[in-house]
Amino acid sequence: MSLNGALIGCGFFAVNQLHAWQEMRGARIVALCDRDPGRLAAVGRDFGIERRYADAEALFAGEALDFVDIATTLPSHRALVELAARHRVPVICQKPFAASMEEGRAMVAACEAAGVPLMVHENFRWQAPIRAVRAAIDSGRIGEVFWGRVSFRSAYDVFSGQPYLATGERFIIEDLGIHSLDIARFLFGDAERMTARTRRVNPAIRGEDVATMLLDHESGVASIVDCSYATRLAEEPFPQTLVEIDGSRGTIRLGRDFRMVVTDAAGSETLEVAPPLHSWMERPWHLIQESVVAIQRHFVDCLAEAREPATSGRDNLKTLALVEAAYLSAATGDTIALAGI
Ligand code: NAD
Ligand code: 89Y
Repeated sequence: MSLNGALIGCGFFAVNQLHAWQEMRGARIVALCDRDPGRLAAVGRDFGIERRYADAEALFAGEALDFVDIATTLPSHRALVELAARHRVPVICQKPFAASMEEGRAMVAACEAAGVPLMVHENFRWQAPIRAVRAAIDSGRIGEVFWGRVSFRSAYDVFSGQPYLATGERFIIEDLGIHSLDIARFLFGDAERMTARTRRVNPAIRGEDVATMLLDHESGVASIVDCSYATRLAEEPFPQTLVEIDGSRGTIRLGRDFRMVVTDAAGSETLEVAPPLHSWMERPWHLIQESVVAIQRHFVDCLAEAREPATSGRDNLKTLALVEAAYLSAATGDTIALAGI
């Protein structure tokens, strides 16, 4: 039996989600919604989806849905998640999930009160190289991890595809750093304290485009999470996240071009941890596109098995808290205790 879903928000990123749904066993998208008629018609035509709505209320009224996939930008997330909860429809919501902790907590509470599963589309931890790093930690080969770095540095022009990123008061931490912080949680566990510094280098945008963050994790690991869209390099690495991890018996280095080196007393091993390239994927986005398939697969499996997704709304509140703490630390110069966020 196949689950029938709807997708709301037919914009820049949603096409990746639609391609991933097309190759998903056990689920399909039967209806689309976008308040922009041009986008709705174009995406409906491209993906052969005839049932189309300009308004989300009308979508829920007109369809019997097993799930809804919200691919709109942040300002609409709360209203749409709460609408799904009222209709008791399981929901996936794109990152950044909420604009504040208060908003995020209200969204999680609405879904929990309605008994509705909620997953945040926080996909970077589902990237093939990041999964490989986590597997290398879990193998125990490098011993006890005591230090880490999650790094994303680029000068890729993200503003041409996503012009709204240039206009917000917040930019890189809320848009991209949120993924890096989630990866840090995935690899090193939850954090207790955050210290952050930010800069805006690009004069043509409103928010910060450089952030350097220091995290104290409950596990005792100290990690650095750094991200920049103002870093011009000899070879543009977008959208690769590079990872360095030191453990009591060895190290892991996830370098450029999906090369992971694991070193222990026996020597170094280099592994190719590239994502597979499906027919609809395009370099360099295939790294992200493949993680979309993985996270949507995870959602369908969790629904089938009545399991909480790894990046449930409740889990994602901890990633959101890191985002809020980073902005607070950058504004005040203080180290922020996560318990107070
Ligand atoms: P976009 O502006 O290109 O598309 C959003 C679409 O949603 C638009 O077509 C708009 O008309 C529609 N929309 C907005 N509010 C609506 C509402 N209330 N009802 C119906 N339609 C509505 O945005 P985008 O670049 O595709 O980004 C969408 C989301 O995806 C953002 O939250 C962004 O951060 C996220 N994103 C995630 C990744 C990732 O790897 N996870 C990558 C890129 C973007
Ligand atoms: O919006 C961002 C995301 O989630 O991944 C990369 C991106 O598209 C630009 O920073």
